[in-house]
Amino acid sequence: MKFDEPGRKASLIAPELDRELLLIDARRELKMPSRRLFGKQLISLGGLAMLTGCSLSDNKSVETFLARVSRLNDGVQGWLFDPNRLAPTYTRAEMTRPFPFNAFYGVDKAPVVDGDDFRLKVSGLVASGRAWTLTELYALPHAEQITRHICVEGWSAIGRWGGTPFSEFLKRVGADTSAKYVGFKCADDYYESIDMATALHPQTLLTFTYDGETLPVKYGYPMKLRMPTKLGYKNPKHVMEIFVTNTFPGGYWVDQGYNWFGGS
Ligand SMILES: Nc1nc2c(c(=O)[nH]1)N[C@H]1C(S)=C(S)[C@@H](COP(=O)(O)O)O[C@H]1N2
Ligand SMILES: [Mo]
Repeated sequence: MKFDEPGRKASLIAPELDRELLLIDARRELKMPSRRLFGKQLISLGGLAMLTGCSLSDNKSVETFLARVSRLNDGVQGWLFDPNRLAPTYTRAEMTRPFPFNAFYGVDKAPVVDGDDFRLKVSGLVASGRAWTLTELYALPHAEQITRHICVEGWSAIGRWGGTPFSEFLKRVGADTSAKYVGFKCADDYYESIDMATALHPQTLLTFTYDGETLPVKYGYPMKLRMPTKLGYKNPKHVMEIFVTNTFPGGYWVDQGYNWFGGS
């Protein structure tokens, strides 16, 4: 189905809609981390509309359509996600220096958390919802990784993070690993959530250090969840609370239209 077939266009898109904008949006949606979804053959917009059961007749329905495409991508990406496939790792010589800072605000606004008073809250579908001090967290098994962080804003950088495999932490809190989501609340207004398969992936680390030093404020002190299998925005910094749930928690950018699965 093509939009430039004269008879069809009118019935698919109301004239007041900016057709070019819609196409840009849809192309971005198809191109983003989710391109794998449809493999080499990009499915047509019409075909997608049929798959998602949307009629593209006004602004509202186009929004619903794009949201459904994104959620459809989540499902397929989740299904394609191979829990045993590892993201590439790098050498120390390949690290990007300085490693970039990014947040929805400038670096001077990064939240300063007092480590002495800090308690990591744990809630939801866990056997033990007790809070953790940093000393207790630092005593967990340690792992290091040098991986590439990819930001959808168009940059990527190789960094070195140290911390504990997130699966170890989930085991210790007695998380219900058959639950669908792990959610994160941050010291700024950021929040995120991930699928359980990624939470248990061997390269998913709850990190407390950057390049061998205590994680600096700009990179997310006191901790950042680091997942080389996911795009930058999925990696929450300044984590204050972790919860396990079957209720879709969304995320800061996801709730503004970014794809939730966010695979890299
Ligand atoms: N709490 C919090 N976490 C966040 C963000 C944020 O604004 N607040 N931005 C995300 C985005 S878009 C990116 S690219 C990375 C940037 O991490 P960095 O500053 O260590 O490079 O953090 C992610 N995690
Ligand atoms: Mo990002």
